[in-house]
Amino acid sequence: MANDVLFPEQFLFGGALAGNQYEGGYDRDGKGLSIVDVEPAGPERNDMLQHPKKYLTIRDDLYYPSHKAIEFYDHYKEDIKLFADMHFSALRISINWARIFPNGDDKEPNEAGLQFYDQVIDELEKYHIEPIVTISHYETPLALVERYGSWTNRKLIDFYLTYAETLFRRYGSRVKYWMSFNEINCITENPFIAGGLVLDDESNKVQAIYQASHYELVASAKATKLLHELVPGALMGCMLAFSPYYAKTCKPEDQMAALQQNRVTLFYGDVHARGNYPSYMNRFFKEHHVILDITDDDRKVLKENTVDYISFSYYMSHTVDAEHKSELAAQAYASVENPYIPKSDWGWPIDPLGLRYSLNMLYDRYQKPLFIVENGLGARDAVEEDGMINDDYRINYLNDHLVAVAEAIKDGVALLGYTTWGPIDLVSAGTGEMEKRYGFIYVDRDNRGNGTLKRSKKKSFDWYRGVIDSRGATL
Ligand code: P53
Repeated sequence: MANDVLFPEQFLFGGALAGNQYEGGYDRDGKGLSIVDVEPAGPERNDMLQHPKKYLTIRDDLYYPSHKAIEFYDHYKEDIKLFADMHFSALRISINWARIFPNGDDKEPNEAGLQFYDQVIDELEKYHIEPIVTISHYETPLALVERYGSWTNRKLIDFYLTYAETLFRRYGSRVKYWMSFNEINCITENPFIAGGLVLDDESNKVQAIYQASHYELVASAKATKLLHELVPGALMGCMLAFSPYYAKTCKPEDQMAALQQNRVTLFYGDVHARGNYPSYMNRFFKEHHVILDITDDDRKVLKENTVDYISFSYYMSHTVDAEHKSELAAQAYASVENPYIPKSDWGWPIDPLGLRYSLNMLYDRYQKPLFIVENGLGARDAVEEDGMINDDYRINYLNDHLVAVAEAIKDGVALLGYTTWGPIDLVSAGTGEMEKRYGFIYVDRDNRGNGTLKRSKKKSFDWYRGVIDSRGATL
């Protein structure tokens, strides 16, 4: 299909990052600790997912990759210039909540934290790169966990809104695209990482997860209302981790399992986009003895403040059969092998057509503009003797996914843009590794924090610039 222009002129092309995964400076200029600052690398990371209570303080014997990450805090000018060299028209960043409200419940924001993002946005504007801001990307202040039990407590809605209002007033004139919660559905799979929930074997997990989800959904709707009041023209999106489920066979039970498994994720889109709880959840709540604290005012706020667009991350598809359906897990845990699909070094199924499938599915369901705000391949890169990094596997992955995106646009899907995950190498959210790399830009730092931090361009750097310049004609 060479030489066809595939993406419209105003289509936003760029990359996506999360503060805690690249900034470093975890205690600089008044920043408080966030949940990710107590998430260690190495084997303890998995243990922490199961038993977060044991890991709520910083221990001398563990390594915490968020503390230094890739030190964007001191390198932001250099790094943004590299994004500009790739001709990005958009960069998705998150504001690191505990830089602005170190304890989450502070009366006043931390001015030094706000200034850091003033400077980042100054730099982006210099190169005409549109900032896209995630308000909460797995970065809940740790004090909110300790003092209030994080999102299991209704009080979190007000702390979140105070924080969101501070951001809208400070950056509203410069930021048009906002997202309330990164991958809000991931609280079902990773209650601590995504929501700061400290659950143990005794907890009624389903009750806690859906109560916390409800408070987040209300917080998201209230933030949408506030954004629209304070910043006319600004847009709020929800953000889903979207991995569609295929049925393993045409057996009706397997088809039903896939439909139900997709609803674990779609529930969050349904509330955000339609403004009410989907009826299928009534049965689920009843059968799991979930009784939610939902007020009439909550229902009104949800109804009146639906999102402007639907954004999502896409890395993979999953496959399920009736036997392996899982009521909570939205991700790999409920998956069975799909013999038609290869896997990445980290075992993530690689399925470009699944992205076209997802775009069509979400657009059919919501009829709102979509935004792909994460997609990419985490892989081990090798630096050759001449310094080159020949990441053809990454080029192939992104090329095939972008071709699928172009097909979805031809199908009639309204799409705002596409930002790849981790355009510069950064810490993995899932594993804490540095060596699970997504970047067009290599960063010399390893899993234990050693390395010169030198940035260098991989082969994919020029390739991506070519795609952006030609609006897809080089694919
Ligand atoms: P890492 C699981 C499945 C899909 C997306 O993930 C996920 C996760 C959580 O690990 O998270 C998103 O770094 C998330 C990013 C994250 C990225 O995917 O585990 O929004 O923060 O880095 C990639 O390879």
